[in-house]
Amino acid sequence: MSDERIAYRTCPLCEAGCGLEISVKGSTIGRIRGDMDDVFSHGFICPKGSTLKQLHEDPDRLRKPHIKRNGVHVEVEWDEAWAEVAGRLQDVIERHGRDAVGVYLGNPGAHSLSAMLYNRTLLQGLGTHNRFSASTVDQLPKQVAAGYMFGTGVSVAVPDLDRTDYLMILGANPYASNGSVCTAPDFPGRIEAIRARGGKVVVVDPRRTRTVEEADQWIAIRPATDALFLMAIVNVLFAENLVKIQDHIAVLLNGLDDVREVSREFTPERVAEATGLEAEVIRQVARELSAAKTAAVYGRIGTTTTEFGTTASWLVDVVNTLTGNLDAVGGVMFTKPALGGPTTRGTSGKGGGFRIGRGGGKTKVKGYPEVMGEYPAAAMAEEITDAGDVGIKALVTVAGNPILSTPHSRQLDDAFEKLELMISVDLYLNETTRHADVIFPVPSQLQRDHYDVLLLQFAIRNVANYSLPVLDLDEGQPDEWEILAKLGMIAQGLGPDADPHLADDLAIEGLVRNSIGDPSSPIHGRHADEIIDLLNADGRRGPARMLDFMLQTGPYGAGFGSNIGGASLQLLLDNPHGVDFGALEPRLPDALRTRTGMIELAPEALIADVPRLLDSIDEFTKNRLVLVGRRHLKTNNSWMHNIQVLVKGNVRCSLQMHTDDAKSLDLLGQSGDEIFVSVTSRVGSVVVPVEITDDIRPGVVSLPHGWGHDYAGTKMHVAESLSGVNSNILSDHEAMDPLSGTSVLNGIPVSIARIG
Ligand SMILES: Nc1nc2c(c(=O)[nH]1)N[C@H]1C(S)=C(S)[C@@H](COP(=O)(O)OP(=O)(O)OC[C@H]3O[C@@H](n4cnc5c(=O)[nH]c(N)nc54)[C@H](O)[C@@H]3O)O[C@H]1N2
Ligand SMILES: Nc1nc2c(c(=O)[nH]1)N[C@H]1C(S)=C(S)[C@@H](COP(=O)(O)OP(=O)(O)OC[C@H]3O[C@@H](n4cnc5c(=O)[nH]c(N)nc54)[C@H](O)[C@@H]3O)O[C@H]1N2
Ligand code: SF4
Ligand SMILES: [Mo]
Repeated sequence: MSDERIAYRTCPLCEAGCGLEISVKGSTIGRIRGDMDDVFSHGFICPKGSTLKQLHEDPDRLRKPHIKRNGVHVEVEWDEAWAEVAGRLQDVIERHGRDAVGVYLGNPGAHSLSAMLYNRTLLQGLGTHNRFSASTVDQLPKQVAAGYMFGTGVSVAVPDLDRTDYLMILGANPYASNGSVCTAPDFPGRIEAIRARGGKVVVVDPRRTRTVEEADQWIAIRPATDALFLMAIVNVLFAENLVKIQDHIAVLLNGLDDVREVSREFTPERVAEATGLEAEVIRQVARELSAAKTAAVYGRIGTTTTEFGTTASWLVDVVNTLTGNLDAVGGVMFTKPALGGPTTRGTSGKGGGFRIGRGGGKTKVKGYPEVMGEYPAAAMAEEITDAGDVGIKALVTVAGNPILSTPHSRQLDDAFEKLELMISVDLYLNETTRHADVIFPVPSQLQRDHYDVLLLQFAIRNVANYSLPVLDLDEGQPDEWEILAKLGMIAQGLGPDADPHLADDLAIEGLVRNSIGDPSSPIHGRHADEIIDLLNADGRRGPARMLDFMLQTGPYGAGFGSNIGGASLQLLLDNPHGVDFGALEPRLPDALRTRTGMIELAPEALIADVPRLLDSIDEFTKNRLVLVGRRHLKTNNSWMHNIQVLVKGNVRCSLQMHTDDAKSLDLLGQSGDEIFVSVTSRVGSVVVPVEITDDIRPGVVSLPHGWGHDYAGTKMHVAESLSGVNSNILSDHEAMDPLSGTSVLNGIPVSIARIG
């Protein structure tokens, strides 16, 4: 019994980052529970958290590299896989140049310490401009809006959930998702606490979700019209003299008059029909937001993945500003993450600002501009098939499943067939990696160390939490960071024997040199060799060493001796339940990184786009049937349907439809058998079972994404047996928010017909 032990580990499956308490005997995982002593999650866990055990043990999870030979994936040794890649990647680069290699980075990379720190090494090694990621099917509009207003793509103000008196949620269902771009373990409990302390919760969503059920008010908006709704709120705030800007914000504000001006035409009456809301409801919300002692407006994926994603995200913060809630306790606030970031480094209160299309970067076929270093995922297919000599010939995917997650997936599936080479870094042989010539499997989540590099940038408290690997690596298995760094080196031409530790040493040296030259750094002016010796003293390499460096030079950092007791990796090792650096505090003007040092309330790009918003009113007023998505608490995008304990029971890939719509489609009155319908959009068609319900607005149907596991050549037995349909067969690769290149995944026009 002596080898039984308890390990603490932050759950990397979603953005909540719950602390887990894991019992381990030898190399076998026992029970996984919520860590009651975690400084942030206090024992909260959802049904997915404990399945890290099943994920680790899943016989379908890849343990060895796979090479595709004659159309079939065969397991090979690591050396063979490296040699294969080195030869073929070099060949593509020599013949077609570096931009011929595309990269797609998927969502779990945002939850992986290795990927967060070493995707950079991979990208530098590849030297390609053809970068794509899940951001353009997700949150990029929020980052673009924040960038224009506050200066950087991570200058996102998060709702101060624990202290607000009034929370308005648009297009998010934290009871299923546990929150996003707002890191808050037990988001549901925090919502309930608002009401328990006498506050109010309003949810804007075309579906009556679990979050709606727990709220005071449901505003059943028509999909994709949040920007109109928010603009009308702005209109009312000005028209009824409800604008109340705090003093410290007023002196930092550019563009107040422009916002007033552009909002004039968007009266509640004007947008009522398009949004499907009573004008009086819009007025009521505007009045309440202004009157509340504190209030926070929070918009998520239902607002970002629409044609007006950036506009809606911008208006969320316009409303927060006009109601006196920007950078205010109980309103929306900027974090001060322990690792530091773009809002803590460099000159305080001023910066380079935010632009898109930098360096003239645009896609070859349709000319979509670069946004935050990448192009729309929706353009990947055409950049492979339609760009001729300058197109993408090879692709590297890391932690992504774009065949199920990105628009017009049939087209993408065909395009992937045309690649000369595809390399995937993943856990599974799935819908996407089945196209890969070489798959490099990463260790399971429990075999890696962890720190939420990205998601703690958006946390509602400033906390830090490091987890050691719970289990050892398998014999011969490189860590995820070693795979990424080595691929980068191979792309540089360093060959199959390249040692990732050299890239790591170079990377850390670069970071140290940068930091000693940065006047805002606590180690400014010190000697690089001294810092590197101190870093190396504990024998750490890889992510742990880099993390130590970032912690020590961050806002709470130990500064390599200059601030005894400050943040360092050792501090986190000594505190396995995490360290709480406290609630958020007002950070303006310090956190601003706009060129002007002002808050840009009326960014040029957004003001210039207002006519498009005005024009949209007619289109939205038309009576059309539109498709939205949804999430289930027991799923995780496309890749956890192979975990039996999660998918048994009522987790279904069905089309939710209102009773009235079912009636007019003549789907009612049938007992017994399941009813199937075809759902058809501009680009595709699927057949799905219908679930008739009153928990959705008439005129709206909902299908979850991430399903459709019926592709040949995969190895995910549980998922295959469930199959479901791929909802992204329906999403249109040409429909996007032009300001960010983010796809329209909500509000897709569809027609429906009964089958049989
Ligand atoms: N269990 C589980 N948790 C997850 C995930 C998962 O797949 N499963 N995925 C994770 C990821 S990657 C992300 S990005 C987050 C997303 O987290 P959330 O943003 O909370 O995502 P959803 O739960 O899909 O909720 C989106 C809501 O928007 C509504 N909606 C659709 N269209 C519109 C619209 O036009 N306007 C408005 N106002 N609402 C609309 C939908 O009905 C839905 O209820 O969740 C994360 N957490
Ligand atoms: N219609 C519609 N489409 C959507 C959405 C929607 O709401 N509606 N939501 C969008 C959103 S918010 C997102 S974030 C995207 C997600 O899009 P993607 O990131 O492309 O897809 P995931 O389903 O997250 O698949 C992740 C892949 O990473 C692998 N993986 C898991 N963990 C790891 C790891 O630690 N390391 C490595 N290397 N690989 C790992 C999995 O096996 C899987 O292949 O989907 C988007 N697509
Ligand atoms: S809420 Fe998210 S982080 Fe917490 S246990 Fe569930 S999946 Fe893990
Ligand atoms: Mo996401």
